Amino acid sequence: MKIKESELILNPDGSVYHLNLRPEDIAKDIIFVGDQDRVEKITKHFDSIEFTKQKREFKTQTGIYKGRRMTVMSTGIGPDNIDIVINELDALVNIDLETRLIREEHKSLNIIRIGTSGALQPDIPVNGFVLSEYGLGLDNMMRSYAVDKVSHPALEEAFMKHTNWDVRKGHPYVVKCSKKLQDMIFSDEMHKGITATSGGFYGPQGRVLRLALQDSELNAKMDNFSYNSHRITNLEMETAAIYGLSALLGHEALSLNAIIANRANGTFSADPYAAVNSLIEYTLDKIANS
Ligand code: R1P
Repeated sequence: MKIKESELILNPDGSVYHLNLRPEDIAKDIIFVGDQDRVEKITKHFDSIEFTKQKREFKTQTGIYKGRRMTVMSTGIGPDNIDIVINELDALVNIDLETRLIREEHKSLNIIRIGTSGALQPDIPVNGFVLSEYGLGLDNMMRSYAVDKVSHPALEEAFMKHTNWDVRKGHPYVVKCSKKLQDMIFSDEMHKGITATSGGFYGPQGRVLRLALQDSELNAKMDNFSYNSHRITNLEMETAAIYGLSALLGHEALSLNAIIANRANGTFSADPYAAVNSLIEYTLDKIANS
């Protein structure tokens, strides 16, 4: 069935509404970053750049790294932006933008996030890398979709029970990373675990400035949560949403984070840019050599 103009909005040049991209502008391998200024910190390593576009916080560059075509794009902050970015990327490959019909042949993208994050566990030091085996969504964005098709209800229930979760905040969801990308990227240099994704930076991540929290013990309860020896390693704002939408739409997704703060012992990286850069170099080589 033809998708209406009000549902899939296109710009006059035929590009998708927010990303401002056309199908030929993107590669199969796509690296997500939050910060638009991080895009060039990645593409400065490229042999060549064929395409650059920016609209709002969504900056995209496509080019070649060691012979492999890759796209790097900034998503901005939060799960609400991930809803826009992944739906529009999927439309570029799986919907014919001229006929507005879903393509018969499904195309799968490889989506890898290179982010920054705060560790919850004292033994995961600042400047370390975390690979998110699971995304634990505390943000509810994915609850607008049938996320139960791809989620892990037993883990969700165990988390809700352990934290005495207040259901007025919604129902957490848990989605696993792509096994294919995990096998491609993981090495002993990295930590792995469950990454909790919040819909905000301050109260939703347990930070107190002038407002008291609904549950001031939540971070402490997350620290000591364990499910089949999986523990919550870190807290950020995109991973679970990336995993949820990618799984539902048939894309491979993996989230990597440079740890720039340790919330358990209150430390912050002396050089967060160096930490992010070493994760960038590590990841680019893993992708190029796969
Ligand atoms: C908050 O400062 C932002 O930083 C983290 C969070 O997930 C959130 O997007 O990631 P990025 O550095 O990739 O944006």
